[in-house]
Amino acid sequence: MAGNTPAPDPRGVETLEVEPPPEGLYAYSGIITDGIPGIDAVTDEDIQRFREQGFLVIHDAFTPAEVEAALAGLVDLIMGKRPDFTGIMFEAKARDKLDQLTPEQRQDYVRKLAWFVGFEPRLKALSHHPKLLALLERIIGEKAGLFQDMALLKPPLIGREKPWHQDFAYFNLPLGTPVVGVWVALDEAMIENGCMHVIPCSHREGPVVHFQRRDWQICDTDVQVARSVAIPLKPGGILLFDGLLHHGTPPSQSTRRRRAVQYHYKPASVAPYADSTERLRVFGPEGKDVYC
Ligand SMILES: O=C(O)CCC(=O)C(=O)O
Repeated sequence: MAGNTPAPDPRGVETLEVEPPPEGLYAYSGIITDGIPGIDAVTDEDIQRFREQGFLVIHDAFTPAEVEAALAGLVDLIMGKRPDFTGIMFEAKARDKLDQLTPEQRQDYVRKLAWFVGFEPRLKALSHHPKLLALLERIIGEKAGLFQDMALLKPPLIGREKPWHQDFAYFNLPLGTPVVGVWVALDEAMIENGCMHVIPCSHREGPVVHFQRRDWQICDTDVQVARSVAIPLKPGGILLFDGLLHHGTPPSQSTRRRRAVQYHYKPASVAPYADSTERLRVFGPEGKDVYC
């Protein structure tokens, strides 16, 4: 099959249009609206709940000014204000029009940005926020080290699915390493524009084999949809989740943007493996060269 794979687009446009998810894959049994009112309010019982359920919702983790600054940083990167930043991936739907779009219009064709923290201090400010790092240290049990940063955007109406997966399946880290994902809503994330969906407690069931289908993902028929919950968030709200928690986001059906950034942390002392041999052994051999 490798011979049929299209060559990468040098402008960072996804080469293949991806089919939509099967009907019902993002049905949910509940909507989580409760959350902790700010990072300062997280108690030891909340951390215990994180360990049991695999996620924690914190409202107003970042101030409106911090969110506005982060959004301005993200938009500046998209607009090309850092020409040396090349970590932008556009939706396949941009393929025939990207060169005619104004910088402003380009915003609504961006699928993903990655590895931006070193280019944009306003996005680094969120990832290195002292309150967040102190909380992560409480959860992880030692100093937390940021090891991955990315943003999946859902442009109005064309924002597509991120299929169900475990983030650990993308990381060359020893199994058992405490990995925490921090997903930060910069716009309001709603059911309609593709908020997070998670399966509570699924992190305690261990690694699941992933397949290269619409993405590097859990097989649709293995997803325990009946247990899933949706987690809408206001701007500045965050979702902390365990690296083994099953999660995904549906396509956008809304005219409202859904921009969010995501950071991953591990114990600072844990070094990644030099290659993906162990990861592919655990999560399945189709996951070569993937990144979350
Ligand atoms: O932001 C999204 O839509 C999903 C992000 C996500 O689950 C991931 O990249 O691991």
